[in-house]
Amino acid sequence: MENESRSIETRVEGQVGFITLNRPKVLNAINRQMLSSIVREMEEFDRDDNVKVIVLHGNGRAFAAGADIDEMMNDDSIDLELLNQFVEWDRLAWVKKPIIGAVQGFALGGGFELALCCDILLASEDAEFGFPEVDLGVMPGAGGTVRLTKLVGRATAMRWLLTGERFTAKEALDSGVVSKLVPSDLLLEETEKFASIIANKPSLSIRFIKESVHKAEDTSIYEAMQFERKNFSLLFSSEDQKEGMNAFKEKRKPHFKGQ
Ligand code: CO8
Repeated sequence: MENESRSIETRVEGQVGFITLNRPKVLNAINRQMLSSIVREMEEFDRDDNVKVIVLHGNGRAFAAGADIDEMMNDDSIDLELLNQFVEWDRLAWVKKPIIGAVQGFALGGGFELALCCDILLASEDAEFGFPEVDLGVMPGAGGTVRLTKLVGRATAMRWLLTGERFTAKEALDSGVVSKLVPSDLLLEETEKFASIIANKPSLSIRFIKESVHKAEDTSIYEAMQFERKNFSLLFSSEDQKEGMNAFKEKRKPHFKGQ
């Protein structure tokens, strides 16, 4: 299935839904129509029983080099306030299936913020990250200061945000921004393998683990523990819990149904 605008493309392989950012001539700069398409397709995949995991990646030499500067450069504050565009970004947080970001080349500004909306990031060894907004006289607006600080702590976040300097894939790995580095020519292949491993796990466990990790990031230890326990108990109403534990006792491979 190809998105009508072609600023993104989508496809399903096995149980993995791929969303490809597709404005390579402008390094996948994210305009508003593109963001709407991304959100719409994420939600579509979230509803699709055949899709278990979503992969987001870019076509060409960037994941995305930021929000589209051409589109926003003449905006004024009131335009932006009335546009209320960040409501769409917020909807990404409601996607229940795991989202894997596969980052090659540049992930800058709004492109980096989009990557940080993913649950887990794999990156090619040549990936470069950064928040260059400060050099444009602005700052991140789609969660960059918040998510980066939560991930890497104040010292590193301040350095990268205040200087606007780009940092390498290795630094992103070392600081906990990305989970795994992959040689550039293998990024999609390795991401697909990684996604398939998760896609074959019991989907309810995956869903509740994702929810619980996000809860843990966003609330007190006490509340997050209560939430985790409820989710743990809930899984004992699933067929996959019976299947998983019976299969262990019977020394066979489990056949999970996602129920
Ligand atoms: N917006 C629009 N066009 C872009 C963008 C962008 N963010 N990034 C690159 N392009 C275009 C270039 O203008 C160029 O177009 P043309 O060929 O017509 O001149 C083309 O892509 C290729 O880029 P370069 O020739 O510059 O390629 P280089 O390899 O020389 O440089 C860089 C690559 C370093 C990535 C460079 O393109 C660059 O610095 N880009 C801008 C990076 C940036 O500042 N990003 C932050 C943007 S602001 C932002 O993201 C705010 C987010 C707020 C929240 C989201 C709200 C929606």
